[in-house]
Amino acid sequence: MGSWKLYFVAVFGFLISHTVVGVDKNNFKTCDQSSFCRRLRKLNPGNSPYELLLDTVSLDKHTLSADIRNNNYNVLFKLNLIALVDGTFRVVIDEKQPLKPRYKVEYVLNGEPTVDKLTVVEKNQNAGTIKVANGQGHSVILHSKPLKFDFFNPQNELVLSLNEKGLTTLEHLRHKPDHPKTDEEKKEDGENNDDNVPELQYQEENDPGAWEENYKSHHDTKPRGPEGLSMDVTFPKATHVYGIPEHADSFALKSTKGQDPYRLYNLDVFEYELDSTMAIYGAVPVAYAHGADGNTVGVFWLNAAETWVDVEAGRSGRADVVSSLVNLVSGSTAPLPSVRFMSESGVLDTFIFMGPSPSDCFRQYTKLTGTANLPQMFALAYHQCRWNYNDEEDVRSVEENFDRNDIPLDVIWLDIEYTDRKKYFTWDAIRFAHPNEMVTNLTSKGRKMVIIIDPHIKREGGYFVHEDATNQGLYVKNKDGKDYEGWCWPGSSSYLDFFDPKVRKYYSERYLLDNFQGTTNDVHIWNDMNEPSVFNGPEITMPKDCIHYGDWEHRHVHNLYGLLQIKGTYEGLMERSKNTRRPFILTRSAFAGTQRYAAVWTGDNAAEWSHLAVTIPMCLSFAISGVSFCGADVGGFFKYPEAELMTRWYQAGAFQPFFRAHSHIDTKRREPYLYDAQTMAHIRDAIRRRYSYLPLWYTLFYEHSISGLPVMRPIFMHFPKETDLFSIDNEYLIGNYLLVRPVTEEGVSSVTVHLPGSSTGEIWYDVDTYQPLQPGKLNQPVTISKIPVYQRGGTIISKKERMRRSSALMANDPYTLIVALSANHTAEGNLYIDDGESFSYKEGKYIYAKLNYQNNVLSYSLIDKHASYPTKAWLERVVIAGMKTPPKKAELRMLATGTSSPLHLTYHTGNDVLVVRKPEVSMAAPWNIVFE
Ligand code: NBV
Repeated sequence: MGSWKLYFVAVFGFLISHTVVGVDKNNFKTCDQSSFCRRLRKLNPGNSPYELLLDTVSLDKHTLSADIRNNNYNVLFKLNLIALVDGTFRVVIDEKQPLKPRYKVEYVLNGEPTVDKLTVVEKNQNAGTIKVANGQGHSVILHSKPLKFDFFNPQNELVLSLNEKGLTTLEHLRHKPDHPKTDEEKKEDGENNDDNVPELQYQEENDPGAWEENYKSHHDTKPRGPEGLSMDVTFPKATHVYGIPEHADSFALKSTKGQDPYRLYNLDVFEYELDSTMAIYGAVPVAYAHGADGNTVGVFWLNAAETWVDVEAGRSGRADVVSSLVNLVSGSTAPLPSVRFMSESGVLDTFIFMGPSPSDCFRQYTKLTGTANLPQMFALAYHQCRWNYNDEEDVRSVEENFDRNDIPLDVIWLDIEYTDRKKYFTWDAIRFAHPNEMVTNLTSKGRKMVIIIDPHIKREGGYFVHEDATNQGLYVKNKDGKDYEGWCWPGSSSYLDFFDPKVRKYYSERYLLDNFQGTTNDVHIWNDMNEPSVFNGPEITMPKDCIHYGDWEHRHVHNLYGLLQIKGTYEGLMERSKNTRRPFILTRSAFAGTQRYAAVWTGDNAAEWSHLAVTIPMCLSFAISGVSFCGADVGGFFKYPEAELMTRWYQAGAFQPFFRAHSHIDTKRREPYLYDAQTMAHIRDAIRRRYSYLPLWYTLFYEHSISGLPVMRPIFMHFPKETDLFSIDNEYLIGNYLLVRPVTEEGVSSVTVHLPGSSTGEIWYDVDTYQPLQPGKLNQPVTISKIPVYQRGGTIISKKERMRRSSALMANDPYTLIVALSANHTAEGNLYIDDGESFSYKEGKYIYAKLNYQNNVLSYSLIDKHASYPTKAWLERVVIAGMKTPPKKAELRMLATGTSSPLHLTYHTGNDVLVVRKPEVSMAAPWNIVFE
């Protein structure tokens, strides 16, 4: 077939498969269709053949080493148990003498983890155990036969076990059975040439897909044969399990018994199905288990190959006293919550997080894999995208329409059609003939542009990237060592091998302003299709027997591909601005560590109520897995959102970290101003509300960058004992400040809200009325202009309430402080201020301040005293909610000069709100407001 015919068949086939309603499950494997998953899942609990050989145990300062033997096959493995700081252990198991090295994941950890001391507490030869402890009060008992690791908290309670169920498997590398060993191979294996004993018939080889595998028309040559691994992790004190994004499913993971395990394999899944364990674009192999005692533990399975995760979630789903009693009376023997990771290849490398609180666990994970760098302010504002804005005139008119209708807008995005026929790093010469002018026009109003760069490269003679990649050997190779060729948007395409440092350098240099004419430092990057998506590949991705730098098969590194692309992009954007501007990148595929380089969105969703609802658990799962900067296509990518859905989606999106509207090329245009006047007004309100809270988002992202704590948070993070809210999917917290309950139901006039904190005497204030509410379940009336958002009593939020065209134009605008008093009349909150775009904050040019209300004094003081920033912003208003007895007067006191001035107060009796008007004090230096 000629190449154009092939192109037509592939792209047409892809489009056909993309016009069916919903996901075409036939394009994606079930566990049973994946040889290693089928094999590993067959194993029954109990009878683990693995034995830790106690007499091989040795211990240096922080690592216990020992041999482990698979007694069925008499194969040896090497164990390293390493104690790390911050309540973390690492367990690494590799073959002692592998035929070839097994793949050990690189690029994910944010530097070498810091070790802690490890000491032997007790070695009990008779019981076959050895107990070790770290310097933080945690201990581990290693059981020799069968192999088992029990992890204890400082109270000596068992909180996590490895291989409790005996479902650990480590398939050692071996020679293909029907291929007699060559003399060289025998020598390598230390065998005598004459001693031609047939190899053991290993159980795994009975699987028909062990040595080569077929899926649809695709053949996987599997040159290394079976090399799967798995381990079960049991959580004896937990009831709920969370994490392992990305799945379009509930936040609390479901038991996978009787259905496919959750799959982690970055894939381009069209119109993904909801309530599903199917793999989609991202894969972050970290899980957390939480229980009624308020404690959390976690496990991070560092493996980049295709992985499936079986989950056993909870005994009764409720681990309160009542359910324990029910279990006792009914004699329930329901299994303990657990997860079991099953991967196709690699070294077994896993981290255990001892918590004990949810926040501790989330921090322990980001300590290993890093946090998001502080984004530029614009990145937290509103983004307008579409596949595609057709030309420069279209871009101009979108921007003008936002201005005409007083809707704030920070960024306009260009999808693939801006390029010269999908050749990335080029512009369409007719429709985007003056990119510099277009960008300057945007930036003159403080706006930015984001453009897309996909990883597939059009194989066209004369296209410089293709020529360079061919001549310099920059492409991923196929199994025969030739440049791999697949089909994607541009037609015949090859894929840059980002695993090669030389390729990343070449690629990152493409972003330099001299190399990518038409861009400026205000043009940021969207890396899409980086699972990678290959229209004619198995499961719409790259064949597993393709070869990457270092001779690794694609099978070993698949889930890392996108991470390495965004790493290259990040390095390019840094170099482009000579390290002066914080890069903004959006990526579709994700893995552990992605947060260090990019924000993530949830891909091709649809304009449906259920898709709006699932944005919450999807972004929450990412948030606890290190990726705080998450959002979903507002309005839904496919189909057209009618007015009500669109309004609700904007209202929800305005309270999610990444706020971008996007739509498919074939859908009706739906920029906010195209809706009826009333709908547009509601959308405008939602966007304006986002801008008013930008100081809070910015402060939380700053704090995330130093603490690793998520920005969007599950309720259980701050209310770890409220068992009723462990499975809640439609509410979440923003920092410790706001509780948001988006309306994701059609046509409702009220929604149910659960306000947590009954045992701690919490108060919640409706942000629209300042009405205080008690914890508990309530029926909150809503109109089309209202979604329930509550400020937590005891917090102070800094807002900016003057509306501008873009966030940059708000830089010097004054602040309004919302002080929501707790039951004992106190409140506090933090505020971070800097120039919003550069790295000078790293040189101390910023303000990180504490606002505190206590004993009738509101104080503004610097947390980081060595830092300063000459902000022109000042304090315009203070609103104090929950002020039962109004003060008679108030006075502003400048701490540096000792001067003071009286302030004007207004008190609203209806809702106990006190307003202090125009203190007009600068936010650059500390002050107090004293009430009497
Ligand atoms: O580049 C076109 C689209 C993009 O708009 C979307 O956001 C991505 O998720 N892209 C996928 C490619 C094809 C979609 C059918």
